[in-house]
Amino acid sequence: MGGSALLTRSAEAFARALRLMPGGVNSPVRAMRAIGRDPLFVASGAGAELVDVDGNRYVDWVMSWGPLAAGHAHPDVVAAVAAAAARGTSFGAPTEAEAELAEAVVERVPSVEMVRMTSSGTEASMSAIRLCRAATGRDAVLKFAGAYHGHVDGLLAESGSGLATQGIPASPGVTAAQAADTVVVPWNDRAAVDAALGERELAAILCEPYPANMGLVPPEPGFLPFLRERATQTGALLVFDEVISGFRVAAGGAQEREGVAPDLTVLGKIIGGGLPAAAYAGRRDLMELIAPAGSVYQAGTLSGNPLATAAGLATLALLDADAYARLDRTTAMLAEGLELAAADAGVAARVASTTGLLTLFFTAQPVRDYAAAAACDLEAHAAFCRAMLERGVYLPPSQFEAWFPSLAHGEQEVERTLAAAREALAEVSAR
Ligand code: HOZ
Repeated sequence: MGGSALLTRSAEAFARALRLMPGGVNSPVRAMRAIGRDPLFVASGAGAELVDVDGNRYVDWVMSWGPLAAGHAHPDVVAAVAAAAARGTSFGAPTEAEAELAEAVVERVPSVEMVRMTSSGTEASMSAIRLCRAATGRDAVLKFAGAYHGHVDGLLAESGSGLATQGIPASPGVTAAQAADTVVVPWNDRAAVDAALGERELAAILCEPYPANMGLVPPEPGFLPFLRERATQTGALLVFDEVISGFRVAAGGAQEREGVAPDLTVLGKIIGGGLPAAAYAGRRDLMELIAPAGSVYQAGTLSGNPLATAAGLATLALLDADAYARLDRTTAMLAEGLELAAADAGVAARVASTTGLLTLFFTAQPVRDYAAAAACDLEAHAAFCRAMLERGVYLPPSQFEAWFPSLAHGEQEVERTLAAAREALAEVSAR
């Protein structure tokens, strides 16, 4: 797509959507307000490419925000979903495929002994926190500024993702009691964690082990083991939200890479292969507190849905050791190329990356927490995203998100992206 691409149908679709849906979208991160644009309306996707309703084609680095590890419309995933749909779309009764998916999770994720499936990451993190409170008899939960755990009332404070993008520090509609049970501290800040633990008994220490909702801000060496140690010492449960990092940064997620075992893990995105599925999972003694094994109640008509289960299983089957090596190579190529392109253009930038995740921060400073992410040059980021879109590259339209390389991205897509980035960064530099 060049700078002159037509967006007539997208504009019409957006005008109609604005009349019918708040902000014209069904999830705020899809709007492009932070980069001063209207959203594109999508017609289709294939592999690493997205096609909008005007027929413009883009290299897609959003990939539905993470579930599409195999790319758009991977034939194996499509076939598995079609076959499942032909057998029936929902039963509200158990299927063998649910146990198969649970087994696939237990085999891959080191700390997990049992799994409960839900339809969204929000539901899964909400339920994991309920379980922590029930197991410990405590109310307060510690979370980190800039982390996002879905739109759970009590977890919306100082959140990343769409809230950071829109500058919403605390959502209206959250009761004072819900907010009071959430303690927020800066990521990578051991003294702040210790201070919080000194003030209150916590039910849970909740973190994204590889935070990717304030852009990607990895843990500093030793920080995750420190959280594990403090949770154990104080009787809090350690919960890793691996909705984004799960099955992406490694088969066993961040906990496998970092060698730290949480008590509970929240999963989403890849587990559903592009259909609505998520899960919370962990130690058997904790999971058996959940109804009907125990009395901690949580339920869902579409939990373990056959189509989502089929898509998740088909996607996980594609993620073998070779796939992770490819994902790692693609991400590294992209990260190195972007660093070089920014340096050549004289644009102050830092690239954070790990297997399958990347963020280009517009700053000269290291980004170790939310304050540093928020201090980035957001105007430069917006200009960069706009210039990339004009050159046929679809990026997360917010500094507070990560790019999602997939198995469908290869050298060709990286080269297309870097060629566009060199021009876009020159434009950013000339502003
Ligand atoms: N969690 C994703 C963004 N960080 C996307 C989900 C949403 O639509 O908010």
